[in-house]
Amino acid sequence: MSYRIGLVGKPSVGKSTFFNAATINDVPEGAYPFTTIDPSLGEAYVRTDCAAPEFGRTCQPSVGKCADGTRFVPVKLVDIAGLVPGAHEGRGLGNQFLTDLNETDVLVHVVDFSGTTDAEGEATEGHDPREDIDFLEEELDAWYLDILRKGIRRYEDKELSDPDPEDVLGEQLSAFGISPAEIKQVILSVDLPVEPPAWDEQDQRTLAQEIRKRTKPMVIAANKMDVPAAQENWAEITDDPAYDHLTFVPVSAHAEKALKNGAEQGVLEYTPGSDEFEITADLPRAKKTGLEQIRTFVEEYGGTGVQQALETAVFDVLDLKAVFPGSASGDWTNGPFRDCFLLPSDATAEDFAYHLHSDIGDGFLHGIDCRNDRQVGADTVLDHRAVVEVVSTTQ
Ligand SMILES: Nc1nc2c(ncn2[C@@H]2O[C@H](COP(=O)(O)OP(=O)(O)OP(=O)(O)O)[C@@H](O)[C@H]2O)c(=O)[nH]1
Ligand SMILES: [Mg+2]
Repeated sequence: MSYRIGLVGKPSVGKSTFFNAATINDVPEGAYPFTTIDPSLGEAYVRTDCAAPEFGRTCQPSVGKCADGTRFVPVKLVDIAGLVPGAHEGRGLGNQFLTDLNETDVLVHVVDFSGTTDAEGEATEGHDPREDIDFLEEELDAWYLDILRKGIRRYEDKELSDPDPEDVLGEQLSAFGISPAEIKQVILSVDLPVEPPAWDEQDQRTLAQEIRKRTKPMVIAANKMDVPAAQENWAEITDDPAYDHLTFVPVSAHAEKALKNGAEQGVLEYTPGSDEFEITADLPRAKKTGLEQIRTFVEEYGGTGVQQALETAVFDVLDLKAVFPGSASGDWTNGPFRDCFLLPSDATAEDFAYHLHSDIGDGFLHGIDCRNDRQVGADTVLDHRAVVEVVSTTQ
């Protein structure tokens, strides 16, 4: 299973530009709203230091790639159609959009920090990006609230047969990827009784919002940061305490796209995510000037922000870690360091075994930490970039 990152936001913020820069796909981009109608699914990567060099090996990735000791681990990226206010009531591309959202594990909310597009994605000036940040959260919350209320009504209809509230709500909310046990946890975490008829309007809102935050964690990609007005908005918004609950990454999807194109055309050398690149061909003056502006940008911001946004989503917001299946004896029949898996940060050695295969999990005896040859027990929580051999009765 591969994690799915959804690119969301109002029209014309640069979702498709970001998508094309981060994946090998090519979907239309344009300065008019709803350029994208069908969500496009592509493969992107998150970087982690490869473990192979520490073992004096050259890795042979079965998926993704490795460049100069940096492993690029695949994740799925979905370019979702632009969202306009009222989508939960079917406005714009409405409900289809919300269905596509459901299949994602984490969101990158692409926001036009330059303020040059209005709420509907039409050209303007001086638009406050905070409005877009608020509207997306409100729109998602309104949608969650609708479904939660359906669940509450359903519970009230069945109340005589005394069902467990979390089971009835769980059935209604299952599309959000939340289990009845997790729903109960969320209810208790906001200090509500596990009694749906006792919840007033505000309780319902609080609960819907809490479930949304839990099931759709997000990072804000502050896009178009190559425009000076965006840099001013960045300074103001990241300083605004009302937005402390969000994680922001400065991005220029344009810059990433230009560097990717240049690398494909063989006129420059660039590794995605890097804060430097080398021009290797004689270019016309205008092109060279454009690239020098990008150089100033990546030096100042530590990259174009596209890779950084994906990695913040995966490693910080979704809180995953990378784990390499290892060989304590150094015997690699299928090639060294073929795999690198993404697992929740609390995953144990036994969870890792189950991730490899249910039979390996069922027969789990112990793990071996290949860095120091020590045994690790079933309940040991693995470190980020752990290299572990699983010893199982079924291997
Ligand atoms: N200056 C600047 N412009 C950008 C950047 N990223 C995208 N744009 C421009 O913004 C416009 C919209 O880009 P798209 O990628 O089509 O936007 P979208 O969010 O996919 O739009 P819809 O599909 O209509 O929802 C295009 O003219 C892009 O060239 C950026 O980093 N900087
Ligand atoms: Mg688009």
